[in-house]
Amino acid sequence: MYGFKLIAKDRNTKARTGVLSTAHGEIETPIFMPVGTQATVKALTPEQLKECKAQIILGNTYHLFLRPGHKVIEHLGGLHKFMNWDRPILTDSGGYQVFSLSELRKITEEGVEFKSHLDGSKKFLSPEIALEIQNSLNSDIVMVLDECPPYPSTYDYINLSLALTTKWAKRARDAWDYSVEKDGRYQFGIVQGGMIKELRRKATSQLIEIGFDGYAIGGLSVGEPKNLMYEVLGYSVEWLPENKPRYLMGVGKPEDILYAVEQGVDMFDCVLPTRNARNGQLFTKKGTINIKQEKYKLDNKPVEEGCDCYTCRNFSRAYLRHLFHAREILSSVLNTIHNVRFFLRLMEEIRESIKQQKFSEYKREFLKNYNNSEV
Ligand code: PRF
Ligand code: ZN
Repeated sequence: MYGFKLIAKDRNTKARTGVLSTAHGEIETPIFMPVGTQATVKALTPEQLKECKAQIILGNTYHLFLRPGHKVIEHLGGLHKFMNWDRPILTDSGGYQVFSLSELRKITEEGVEFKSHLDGSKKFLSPEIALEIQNSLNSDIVMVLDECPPYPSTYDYINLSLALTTKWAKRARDAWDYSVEKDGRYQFGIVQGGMIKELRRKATSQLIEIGFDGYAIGGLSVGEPKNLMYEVLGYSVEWLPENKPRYLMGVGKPEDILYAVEQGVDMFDCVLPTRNARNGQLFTKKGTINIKQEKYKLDNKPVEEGCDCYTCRNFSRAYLRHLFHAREILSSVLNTIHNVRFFLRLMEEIRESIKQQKFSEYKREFLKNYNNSEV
């Protein structure tokens, strides 16, 4: 039985927990998706990802389109087979990456022309091409092509941009093969509209009118102040249908995830745990630490007492500090294992607290420890 099923709703907040069944297995929500931009979650083998209990990862249309090319991946049996990951994959549409990574973008009604950040060659993405690429990859959750306006933008710019994003969403949905839904593959729409309530409202109702399998909130965490992001997020989630999964794109920090779950968000992705691991920043319940610091030189404790990850079960902070300073490859591997497991443990605890009707207490307790101590 494919589809999204709510399992429990928290009585005191808008938090919920559920299960999304996809062609490559079930995902328990709220969920965090480690980022695997280039057909790899940096520094981890699929086996290590599974040991961290990852249920789903995120891939990027933009990068795989440019290299090695989606046709190459299709020829080799799709993205799952190519990278030897047999669990669900969500792929972003390329819209956001075109706007953040490539040069000389030219947006027209038809799509977006841009220069590859790799070799400067001219490329073109349209809603239909972005879908075709994600179909070649055989991704379980396909995102529509959108434009994410930079922050800050004027009302007029956001209004025009949104009109295009909405037309693109309609075209993407028209090109969608509905017969794949019963096989557990889904297409999600993306709400844009900048920080303008009226435009977010319009974007949401137009996407619902088109009708998607799930809805993402895009255009947040793009440099706006935190209180503004929280405000926009609050009303954006409220307007979405209750029986479909909700995905907050590119977020975020543990405190942002907790806030968003409280507002009713089900899915998250962010490079934070993986990227920061490679810079020596490690997450713990008592806040983040930087493993390169002198004070860990003789510290025989694990990164985090009570963490069940491979790194914490086997290595000391002193050893991780040494690997970091020696620029050893294993430093990235062990740090990434811990951080990914930290985020996935956070999500496990969130889901459990919702089932027990204790989400508010869990959030309060987590934030108290996370914000208030020196490790
Ligand atoms: N659109 C898409 N991908 C995204 C975003 C968006 O707005 C964001 C914004 N935080 C991250 N990733 N397609
Ligand atoms: Zn650990």
